[in-house]
Amino acid sequence: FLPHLVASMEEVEQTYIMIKPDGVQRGLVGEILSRFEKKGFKLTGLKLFQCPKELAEDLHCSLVSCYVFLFFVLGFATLEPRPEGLSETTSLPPRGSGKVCEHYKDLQSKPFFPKLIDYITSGPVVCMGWEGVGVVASARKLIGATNPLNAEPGTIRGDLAVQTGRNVVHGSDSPDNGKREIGLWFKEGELCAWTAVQEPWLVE
Ligand code: IDP
Ligand code: MG
Repeated sequence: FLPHLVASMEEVEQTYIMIKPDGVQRGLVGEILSRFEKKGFKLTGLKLFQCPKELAEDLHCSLVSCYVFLFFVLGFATLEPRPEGLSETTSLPPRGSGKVCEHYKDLQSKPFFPKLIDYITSGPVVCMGWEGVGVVASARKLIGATNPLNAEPGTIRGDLAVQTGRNVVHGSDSPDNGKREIGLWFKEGELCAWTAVQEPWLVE
């Protein structure tokens, strides 16, 4: 039972790491990236990305789907009288359906949520996919506590940040969220499956 438990903890996982706009602006991209690289994890995806401020832009709203959407909205609006008490904007996509909001959906009820969205969309971020044995928990250790004041020296936040609202980097908190977030921030074809020559020197 115990060896099986240990083995299952040592599975190859995927995590989504994002250097936030403060990390990019402060010239910390190389420093942060190299910590994961030196540890021995494998980079599977990497891009600089400006997340749109206009949340609607994030709705994958191609011209065609906009027309379909408008057709239904206008169709229903003319067929059925709008029920009393519903405002004109009720049928519009809800605010908070964009990529960043989806990424931080568990925090939507927090008072700092609007500031968090402003922060993450305030400049380019670096999106990264990393793969490795136990990479999710290991990356969280390398990153350190959410509040940099509580983050141990030697961790990214412990060494490079001072405040929760400017904590320079994101890391997925579970293997499931790792996969979900990589799927959210990367398009098909942006990720690479490759064999690193150092693998036999990292994992027995
Ligand atoms: P994590 O990034 O360490 O996983 P979470 O609790 O998931 O921490 O919060 C996500 C992000 O939201 C944090 O990294 C930070 O940028 C922001 N955040 C969390 N709590 C606060 C707060 O109290 N004030 C401002 N920003 C916060
Ligand atoms: Mg989190």
